[in-house]
Amino acid sequence: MRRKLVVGNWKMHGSRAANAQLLAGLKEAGPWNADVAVCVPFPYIAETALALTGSAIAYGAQDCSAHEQGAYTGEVSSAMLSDIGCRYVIVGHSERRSYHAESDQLVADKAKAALAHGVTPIVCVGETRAEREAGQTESVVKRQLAAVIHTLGHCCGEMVVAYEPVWAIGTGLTATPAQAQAVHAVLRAQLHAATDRSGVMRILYGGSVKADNAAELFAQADIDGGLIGGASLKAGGFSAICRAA
Ligand code: G2H
Repeated sequence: MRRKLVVGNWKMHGSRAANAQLLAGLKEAGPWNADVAVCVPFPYIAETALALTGSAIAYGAQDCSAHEQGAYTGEVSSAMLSDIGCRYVIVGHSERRSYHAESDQLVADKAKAALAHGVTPIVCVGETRAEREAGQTESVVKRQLAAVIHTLGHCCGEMVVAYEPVWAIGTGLTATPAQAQAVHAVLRAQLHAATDRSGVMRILYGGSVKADNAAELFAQADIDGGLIGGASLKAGGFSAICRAA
């Protein structure tokens, strides 16, 4: 049995005052029967760590460098994330793949750097609307995941995978539970061929998850929780999603 995992992806939202209120609300609303984490903007990680002291809610970042250290202005290493207690880092979110031209291989290298420092990468894969309409959903997500599996080798069983159909991100459109489950099953099968940990690995669904659609999505056989964007910015809504897990 896989324990569900619900991760809030705050994206580029927040302020010290708003974060304090949100985190206090989450601490009060928990605990839940699921693992819960928030991935926050870099400047707020340290304060998030303090705010979550004594709580079971984990925290992490939304990106990391593929490099170990050095002259990489503006980059943040996974060693630094580990140093401040991050448990997770999101890599390969479609917003990074599209706005920052991140390749499958760069995403894989970031995942490898994270694991090297004990930070669990949440590796995002997903097809665009055009790719879905062209019947390429399966080939796209398999290509994205294959790069990570190849680069991580036997360590690939340590990552979390997130299926986020690009057409469902922040659009209010959600994949139906059946559509999401079909892709999750494809990803599980691909992991099965690569690692004997495929049965315990968590595959999250992301893309306009809300309190009123979470339970049905999380009830699918291969959906092990969610990566939540917009709905993670309010303690009540995020907590309701955590309760549904
Ligand atoms: C997908 C998701 C979180 P939202 O990007 O990663 O965001 O729930 O706002 O669609």
